[in-house]
Amino acid sequence: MSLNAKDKVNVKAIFAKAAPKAEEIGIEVVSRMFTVYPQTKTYFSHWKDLSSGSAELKKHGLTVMQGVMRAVESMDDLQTGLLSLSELHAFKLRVDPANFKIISHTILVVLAAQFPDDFTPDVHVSVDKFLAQVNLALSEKYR
Ligand code: HNI
Repeated sequence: MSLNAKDKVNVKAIFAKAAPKAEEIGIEVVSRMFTVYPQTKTYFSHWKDLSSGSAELKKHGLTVMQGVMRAVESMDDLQTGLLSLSELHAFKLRVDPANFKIISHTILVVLAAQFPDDFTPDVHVSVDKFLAQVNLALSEKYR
């Protein structure tokens, strides 16, 4: 389902609020993903330390959030905006796209926990729609 004008406003607003806390949010996203969906850890077996305090997890959390924030900037053409990330995940990292749903859900939970007052049902649906579009764009190169 494509994003309407209200969705775009909602998504930009909550990620603008998240931007200054991107590192903290990223750590929370990746460490919750590893805890709640331990099968996701298989992609990171080359790391020295997968615990929530590790330097690798901290760096990766920020990297993923920066990727999502870039997606916010290119929300009108995600297919183009996320093309190289899709190629990377499909051909080099070989991440099963089922995991995109998992991380999207985790991002939603973390945003809700970090910004309870902003995370109205209206914002919830907009962010959910946006992340579904991100997943679709990231999955583009798999087929
Ligand atoms: Ni993902 C690397 C963005 C979901 C596994 N990932 C990246 C990089 C970005 C990124 C940016 C760094 C690219 C580079 O080096 O040029 N990843 C995103 C985004 C999402 C996502 C925006 C979804 C919202 N990645 C996932 C998921 C998994 C995943 C769901 C697996 C469970 N990503 C990886 C792995 C790497 C990676 C593995 C390499 C990390 C490393 O440290 O080697």
